Amino acid sequence: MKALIIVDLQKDFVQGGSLAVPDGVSIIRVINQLQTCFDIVVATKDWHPKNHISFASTHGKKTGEVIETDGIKHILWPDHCVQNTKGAEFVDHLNPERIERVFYKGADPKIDSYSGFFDDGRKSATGLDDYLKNQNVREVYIVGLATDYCVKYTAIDAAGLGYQTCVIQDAVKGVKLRPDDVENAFESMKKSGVVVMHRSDLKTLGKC
Ligand code: VGL
Ligand code: ZN
Repeated sequence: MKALIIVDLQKDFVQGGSLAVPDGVSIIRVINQLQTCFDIVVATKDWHPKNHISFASTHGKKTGEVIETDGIKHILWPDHCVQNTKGAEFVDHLNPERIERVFYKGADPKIDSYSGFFDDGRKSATGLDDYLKNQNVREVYIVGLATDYCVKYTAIDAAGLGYQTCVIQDAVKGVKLRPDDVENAFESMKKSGVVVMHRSDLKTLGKC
């Protein structure tokens, strides 16, 4: 079985949102088209409480600063994806019909969670791995936002958990705090065994 994992395709991460990824909206249409190619479609949502540890405002600091608590570094972001707010909703025009389950992450006030599988301290799991294993999923294809954070860590964890893992390059976009962040993210994913492919490769490989 092969699954599509749609990472954090939420209003705050696209144009008009508090942590907008440049050109984030451009992948929505592609992702809607891709959904038909998979046995199972799931999604993750960044789901922070107010005063989350990753919010600069929580610490009276500036966004982009880094804090370290209990040996874990946190990059500080603008407030985003606060539970049950508009910004945490899926982006407009994402077709939700085939999304079988949503896995929530970053809900613990004290720790961030870039990966859709575990928090950054690897203390708690979101349930995504159990769900996929129960459905006999062996191959996962990862799309969404953002290439240099949640897509990257979700893909690396998926490969580490034994899934054949692909990231579809034309269905992801990066925050790009630094200009080479996206390139570096693809490099570290590849080093961890993730295959980076284009949407057209799915057809060539007979996967869609
Ligand atoms: C993300 C920064 C903070 C992401 C989430 O979804 O990539 N990035 N929270
Ligand atoms: Zn977040």
